[in-house]
Amino acid sequence: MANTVKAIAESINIMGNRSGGAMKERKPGPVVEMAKEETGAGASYLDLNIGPARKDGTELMPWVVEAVQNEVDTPLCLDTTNTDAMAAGFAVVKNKDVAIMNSISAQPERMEKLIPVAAEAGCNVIALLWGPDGMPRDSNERAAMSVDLMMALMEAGIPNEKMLFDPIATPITLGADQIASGLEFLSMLSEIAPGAGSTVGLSNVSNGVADHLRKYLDRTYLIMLMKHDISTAIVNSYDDELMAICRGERQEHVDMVHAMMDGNDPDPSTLSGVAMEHYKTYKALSGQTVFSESWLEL
Ligand code: THG
Repeated sequence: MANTVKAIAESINIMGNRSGGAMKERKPGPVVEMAKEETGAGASYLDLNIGPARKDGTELMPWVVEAVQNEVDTPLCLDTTNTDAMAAGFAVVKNKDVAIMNSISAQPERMEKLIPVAAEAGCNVIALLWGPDGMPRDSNERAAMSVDLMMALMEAGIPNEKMLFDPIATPITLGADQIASGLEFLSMLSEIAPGAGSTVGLSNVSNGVADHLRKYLDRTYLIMLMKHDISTAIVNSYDDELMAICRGERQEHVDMVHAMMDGNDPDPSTLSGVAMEHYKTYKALSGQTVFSESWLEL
């Protein structure tokens, strides 16, 4: 059981209110400010997400990397689907061996282009379980895809210890089955790729849910992932309670949710406050109650 999770802070991203505009206008101020805030909140890595960046990615990614690494020493996680932008970003990263490439998926053209860049950089790599036909349907397809990715990375000389497998977190609004299948894959990972780490984009789980409710889903979901030793997660570092869970400071809640995952429910009449929030949210995330935005009130 993992007691701590390394946080990859998600908020410097092209879709974000503060960071998006600043990136487009090449204003380093807000980006650097957020990098300092995320670092202060305890992030182990800073995700720099420029999205697909079709037009100017090869210029934007190096700009963001330099803006941030000139001011903070926190290791970087370069996040883009533009392979040229990824390569251009890594060309200027100072501490390449501790950085993360986010991500290499199981799509042949992405593997061909990015694996050599990762091997050369000596960086960590998020192996995203997304193939030519999209998302794997179940844990067996996830396992098969992870073997393909592991073999290709290994052939390039990248060791398991540099790999972070991402089974892809899907919104609870799409149902609990995909969430269960991602968890099941994580439970198999140490046999598939001994020594490898793992990650998910945690906030995906609450995508499309009313803003004030998202944090409850994210927190309980992180605890569920910790049962299967998730090593890192891409998270909203502005949620202090979530960061406390990452640091291993909420063991009583972790123990309760993990017991529930083993079929040992507490008597809900004995619960209150945060424990009750986790209890109800686990019921929704595990599909034992149908998800709706009133799940906390039931
Ligand atoms: N796996 C991997 N990388 C990923 C993801 C993943 N990178 C992108 C994404 N998924 C994880 N990052 C985010 C970043 C922001 C949000 C969700 C996931 C988010 N932001 C708020 C919103 O859109 O409403 C707030 C935006 C703002 O700052 O204003 O939800 O799955 N490997």
